[in-house]
Amino acid sequence: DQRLSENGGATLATSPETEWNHIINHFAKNKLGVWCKPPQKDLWEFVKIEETMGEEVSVVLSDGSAITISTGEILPANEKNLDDVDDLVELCYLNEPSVLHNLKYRYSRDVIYSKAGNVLLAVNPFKEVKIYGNDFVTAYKDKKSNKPHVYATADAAYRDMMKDGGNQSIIISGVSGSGKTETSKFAMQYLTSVGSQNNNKIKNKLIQANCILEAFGNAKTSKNLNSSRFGKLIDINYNAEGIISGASIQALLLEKSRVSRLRRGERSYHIFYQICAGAPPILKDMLSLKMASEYKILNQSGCLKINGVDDADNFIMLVDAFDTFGIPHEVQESVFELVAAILWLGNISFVVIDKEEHVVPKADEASRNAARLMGCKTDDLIDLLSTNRIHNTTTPLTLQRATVKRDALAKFIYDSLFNWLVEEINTSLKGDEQHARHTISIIDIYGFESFQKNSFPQLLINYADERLQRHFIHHLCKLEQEQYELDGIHWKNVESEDNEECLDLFEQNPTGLISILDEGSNSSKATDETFTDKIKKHLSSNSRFSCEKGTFRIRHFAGEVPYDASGLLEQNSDKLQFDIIQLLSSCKKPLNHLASGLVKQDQTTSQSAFVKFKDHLYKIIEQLENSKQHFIRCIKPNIKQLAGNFENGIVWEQLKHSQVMDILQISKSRYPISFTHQEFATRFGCLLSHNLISTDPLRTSVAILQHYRVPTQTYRVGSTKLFFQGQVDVLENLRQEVLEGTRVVENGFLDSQV
Ligand code: AOV
Ligand code: MG
Repeated sequence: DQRLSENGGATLATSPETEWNHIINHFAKNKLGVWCKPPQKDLWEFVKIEETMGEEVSVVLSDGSAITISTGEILPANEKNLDDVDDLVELCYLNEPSVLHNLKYRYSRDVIYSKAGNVLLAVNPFKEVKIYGNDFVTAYKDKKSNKPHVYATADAAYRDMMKDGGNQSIIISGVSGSGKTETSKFAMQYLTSVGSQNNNKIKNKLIQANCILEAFGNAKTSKNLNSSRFGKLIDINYNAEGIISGASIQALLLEKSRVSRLRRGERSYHIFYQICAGAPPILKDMLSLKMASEYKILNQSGCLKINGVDDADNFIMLVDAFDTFGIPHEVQESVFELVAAILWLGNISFVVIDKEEHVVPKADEASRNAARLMGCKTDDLIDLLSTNRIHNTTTPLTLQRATVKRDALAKFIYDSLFNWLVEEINTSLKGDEQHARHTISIIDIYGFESFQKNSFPQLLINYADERLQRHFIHHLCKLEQEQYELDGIHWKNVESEDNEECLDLFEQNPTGLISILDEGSNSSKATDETFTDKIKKHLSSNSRFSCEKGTFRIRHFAGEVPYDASGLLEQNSDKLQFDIIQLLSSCKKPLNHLASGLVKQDQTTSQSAFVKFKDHLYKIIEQLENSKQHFIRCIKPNIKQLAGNFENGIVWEQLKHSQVMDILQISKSRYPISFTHQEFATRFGCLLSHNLISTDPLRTSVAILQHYRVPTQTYRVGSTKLFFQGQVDVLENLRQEVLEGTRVVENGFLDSQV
């Protein structure tokens, strides 16, 4: 029963219906508040029951009107003193309006963090809140504050690492624009502060690395003014003393198409606008740079500026960041040359030369500047964009094919440049590898997104989101419950929805979406039509999939998304034509260097983009699985990205998708701390004298628990493990005293005044 399963897990002696009526009567008699959703309204209202009439009750709404409503449509509200709890688990009644009310109440007071059991919820404030910086870091470091905060989560990871010596990870998820990247930066700020002592070098570098990566890898979308268009895993390495010894960053596939094609109102990567606005005159001259509005790549979307963002200032900060990394000025210049080359490539236009509509690029300022900045001859570039050359045969190009080729060149250069920057950053962050003992990883990838038209990037992003979601649910809902059951602990299972079927849709072999795309991208015969036919044939039996004409829909855990099937094969094929590689190899540094890797690769059978992406994602998830995981769920309170605007419907959608209610129910009755019998007996055996220690660790453990009067309701004895609802503080303190020699074991036990 919905209402009762939501009422905080009350145990029922009678039938659900009588119990419910009983509760209603109790609420009515004591004039306690309940939640109701008046007809035709989408907002929960806090009301008091005036009168009960069998299956109905009458209530007075906030506008003074009285209505009669079925008892099935009201939910119990919590007492006023539970208006503001740090952990939603503390709510007596766990239901939609109560959870929303608590988060909203806190949000209105700029308390953006709350816990849902083990998960930290972070509601995006869309404004500066004064809860960060050195004073706050110190407060959490010194345990002066225990309020939920990203610093507290980072602190827990650091402490766990120091205590148990294992690797840790902080996994940040949430829809696009919910605040993952900002949260990851605050986590990093904390983790570098606690672990740096006098070594601020790596700390500064990590902050500057973010500045570089965001300039080249973030862009304005309609969901987020600073949307990450690549996934990011930061590893911070510590030595045995907990001091940072180095760091590294992995970047997951960058959205390449943004270099040549934009949706209306969106922008390409920040760097393009920054360089146009902020390059000093000498650099501008060198790159023959014009204003952003002069470049087709940038002016196609009708959006050149972002409110409140100063691109010129940000360019100065970027150069600062390059300097921090010790990237020499001539190398910085080469980077800027390539950025400008891409802008000029986009301006290359074509003229028709024959009746078959074949084209050649104009030999104008665009092609001349592009060639000069790439370091090749203008004629060679014009040649490349006029014909396809395979072995010794050349075929002329139509406008459409010439444009595709030009864009492929621009995208390749940009993507290689991005990856090269990541490598440079990593070389500089390496530090003292010999003394690295443990790692804390922070993962921040792109969040679920759905536009009117969706293509390859959304397919990848939403797949990654789906994968991470499975990981989240598996870890927080499934694994823990399985563990109790396996150990024979009585446990009321909470059934959470999983997303296996959607993942199957992608991953099934050989008839899943990824395989079909891969096969199509590697076949010269496949077309958008054959691809659509094939997915229809193989995937229609999957309930998450539907297809009509050139559009297919996938019901993701976070919502249904329509994808445009055309162009997917081409975008998935990660092959670069051989004549492009040849031209790049003839260019000056660093382009020839970037292309040299490709010459060695067999471009005909290379894996497609999606397969590579999936492999990389799996490696990252495997790394997370081998660490102790800390979860943060970011929540976007409104679509307009406004401060002070908490929309119940939008927040509830996200809470539902993160299965927060399931997590809360599990947390309410969980036993988060566990020891094997042997571990427990070994750890606390010092509280017994030798003659009482049995060869059976279970007997030893039970003797300890009973003698020291650990309340029985706080633990469960399983067949292989002991489970506890919280830390066994009493025993830990006694153990400490024994180890320090301030207490001794006599007559079998410590004196038992505990
Ligand atoms: P995302 O990483 O989750 O989206 P961001 O971290 O870029 O989202 O956050 C979006 C915007 O929200 C930021 O640019 C800030 O303006 C604001 N914001 C988020 N968190 C905070 C905070 N703690 N304090 C103040 N402002 C904040 V995407 O990368 O699109 O999935 O692919
Ligand atoms: Mg982001």
